[in-house]
This record gives sequence, structure tokens and C-alpha cells, in this order.
Amino acid sequence: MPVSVLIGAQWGDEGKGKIIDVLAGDADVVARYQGGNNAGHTVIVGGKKYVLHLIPSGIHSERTTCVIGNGVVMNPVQLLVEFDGLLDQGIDISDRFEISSRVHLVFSYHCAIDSMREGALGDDLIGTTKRGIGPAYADKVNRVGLRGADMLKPEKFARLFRQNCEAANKILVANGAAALDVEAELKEATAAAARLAPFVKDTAVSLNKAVRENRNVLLEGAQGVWLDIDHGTYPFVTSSNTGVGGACSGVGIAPMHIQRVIGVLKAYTTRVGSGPFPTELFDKTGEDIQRIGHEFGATTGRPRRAGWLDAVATSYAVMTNGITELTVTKMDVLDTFEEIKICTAYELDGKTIKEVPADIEDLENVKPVYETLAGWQEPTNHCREWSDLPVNAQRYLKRVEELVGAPVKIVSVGPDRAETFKVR
Ligand code: 2SA
Ligand code: GDP
Ligand code: MG
Repeated sequence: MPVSVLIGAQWGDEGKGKIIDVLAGDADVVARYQGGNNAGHTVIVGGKKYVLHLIPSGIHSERTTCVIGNGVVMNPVQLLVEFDGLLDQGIDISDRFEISSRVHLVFSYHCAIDSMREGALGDDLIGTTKRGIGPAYADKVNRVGLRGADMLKPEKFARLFRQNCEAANKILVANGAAALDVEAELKEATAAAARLAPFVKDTAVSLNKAVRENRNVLLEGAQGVWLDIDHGTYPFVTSSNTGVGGACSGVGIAPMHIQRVIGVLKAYTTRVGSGPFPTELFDKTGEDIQRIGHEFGATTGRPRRAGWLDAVATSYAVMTNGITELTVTKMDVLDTFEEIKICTAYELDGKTIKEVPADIEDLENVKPVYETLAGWQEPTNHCREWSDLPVNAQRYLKRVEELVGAPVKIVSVGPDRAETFKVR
């Protein structure tokens, strides 16, 4: 059975968690491949809400093994907070949970450096989640990071932790921030590592075994394609490859096994944090989308900026990731709008363009060219198949398919698992 990858086709928060939960019923394995606890993936089942940050969103499917792949940066202390929180809610995944021995670890000193750097940037800040993600990936690339396997060797773990925490303290103090208490931090990290050690294994081996045995493997992207370190709106991006390329390297599965790439697309666009956003709305419509869609960060609670769907950016996402199908979420949020717009091109320096400029200043200066469609102005959250959708909602989705070049296969009309249907 081919491996499926599910990615965010915009700037994150498209509803990936919800869709992974829907698909997990048929999945033997769900694996995260990049990012860390910057992610906030919401799953709502029977009115009960779960927000996952590091643990894959396959928790509700008892047949599903949840894997944290090597490409993730994992904060052991925060992972346990999440793990114990699930236990309190009656969900115990301990017999179906694996952590890659090659995963890189995030500690409090990464978070302190992240906060210090953001503070120093003033108005130019990236708007990170301050979860230490960038500094942890920097340690990985600088070849000084601690990894999952180090959690199995307490002496090595302590030696590397002290080295790195002391180096971080020097940077913090030089920049006017407080130093961390190395031994206190080490104690907390060591306790977390000891509890997590039993879950550590070579997940590339177990995942490839699952692929060989024809089991259903689903790879769960975090953030979105436009936050990708290579293809996103650099420097206003996260520090990992959020797209399909990151999926291969982030779990150790070869590209030829991946035949299904599901791009999750919100029916409009949101972005949290700084950076260019061509279709952002600064008017009442934008406020309405934000309010009706409850657009607040699932990790930090920050308000998300809102605007219309951007078909230029989305086509690019389809192209660079080989998206084979789209899931369109939050259709219900647009139920009350008289008119709905889609950006079909940009204008830059008097020219019409259909590509996304790499230069951040150019991207900040593009003006969206819109096509306006009639809204449907009736509720959609009861819809359970294509023919239940109002005709104008069907027209909207058909137009999105045409403009971005991928078919819509799943539609989501509310936050609950039940408020979803497959198309055709
Ligand atoms: P970081 O923390 O270094 O990854 O931040 C870099 C940029 O990546 C953005 N980013 C996100 N964007 C959308 N959703 C994310 N997860 C949370 C959510 C966000 C939250 O589910 O709502 O709660 O604020 C996420 N994580 C990282 C970030 O905003 C920066 O633009
Ligand atoms: P993720 O990071 O892509 O998993 O998305 P988040 O969980 O951060 O944000 C998506 C939000 O939208 C969550 O609060 C979901 O419960 C909610 N949501 C998902 N799908 C729908 C939908 O179709 N309609 C509505 N109204 N809310 C949805
Ligand atoms: Mg999110």
C-alpha cells in the first residue's frame, strides 16, 4: 500500500489534525516528520477537544501506532506534559508509541534563545512560537544536538546537555538575558529522558517494515508549505521542510513509496506570526472571518491574520509538493458571506504575474487580483455528501480545483470529526 503524506497547503492551521484523525481510522501508522511542539493540531470527537503538539493526531484510533520521526525536534519535558494530559483524558498510547532514536531534542535553553532572539529583533521579529524550534534545528545543523539515542545513555546525555546549556548561557548573558540553572534544567531533562527511553527505537526500520508489509502509513505534516524553510516566505518561515520532501527525510521512507499527497486547504487563508500575506484583509470582512473561524493559535493563543484564498500561492504549493488531492476545510466559516473572493494573480510594478516572488519585499508589495464568486448564504455544517452542498458552494470548490490544479477529495464543514465527507 502506498504511503500517504498530509501537508498544510497554506501557512498552517488548515485543520490537518482534524483530517489526520478522520483518516487515522484506516491507518496502521501515523508519523510526524518535522517541526516540534510549535504545532497545534486540534482534534474534536463527540464535542471533546484535544490539542496535539508533538504526539501525532492518530491517538483516537486504537489500531494506529503513533510515531515521532527523526525529522522532528522533540522537547522531552513538554512531550510528557502532553502524554500525561492525554492519560488524564483517558487516552493511553503507551503500547503504540515510538520515538525515533535519531530525533533531535529541544530543551529549555533553546526556548530561552528563541525568546531572546525574537526580543532583539524588535518590530522585525519572525513571530515564532518561542518553543525553541529554530535554535534546536540550528544545533542539529551545527552537529552539536542531542538525539533520541542519547536519552538511553545518561552519562553522555548529561555531558552533552551541560556543554550545550553552558554555551547557550554565554549567548543569553551576552545579550542581556538571564542564564539558566544548568543543573536544575539537567535534572528535569534527565527525568523526562528516563521516562521516554522505553519508546526510543529505530523508527526508519519499523516504518519501512510497515511499508513492506503493505500496511497503511500516513505521514502528518505540521505548519504549512508557505512556512517551509526552502520554499516558504523566507525569512518568515519555520526551520524545517514542511512539505513532501521533508516527509521523506523526516522519517526515512524513500520517495517512490509516496503516491498520495493530501494538501489541506482552508476555504480562506490565515497566517499567524509576521511575514507577507498577499490576500490579508484589514477590514470588517477579515475580522468576520477571524471571528467566525475562531482563528486563534492552538499553541500560543495569538490571533491569526485572515484573508481570502490565494490560488497563486496554492498552485505553487501543488506544484512543489505534487499534491494529488485537496481537502478543503472550514467551508462553514464562509456560510454567511454574500461574496467570496479568490486571488487569481498578483500585480507587481504594474505587471500581472502568476508566480510567487522569492524576494520578500516584492512579495510584500504584490496586489492581489481577485475573482468574485457569489456566496451560498446558507448553513453547510449538516452536509454529508457533495450533493448536500449549496450549488454556490459546489461552484466555489470546482473553481478552486480548476485554479490550483488538484481535485478536492474531502470537504470539512465543521470542527467535529463527523462534520466531514468524501467527494465522489
Ligand atoms: P517557529 O516557532 O520557529 O516555528 O515559528 C516560525 C514561524 O512559523 C509559524 N508557525 C506556525 N504557524 C501556524 N501554526 C502553528 N502552530 C500553532 C497553531 C501556532 C500558534 O496551531 O496555531 O499557536 O501560535 C505554527 N507554528 C509555527 C510561526 O507563527 C512563525 O511565523
Ligand atoms: P492544524 O494545525 O492544521 O491541525 O489546525 P489547527 O487545529 O491549528 O486549527 C484548525 C482549527 O479549525 C481548529 O480549531 C479546528 O477544530 C477547526 N476546524 C477544523 N476543520 C474545521 C471546519 O471544517 N470548520 C470549522 N468551523 N472549524 C474547523
Ligand atoms: Mg495548528
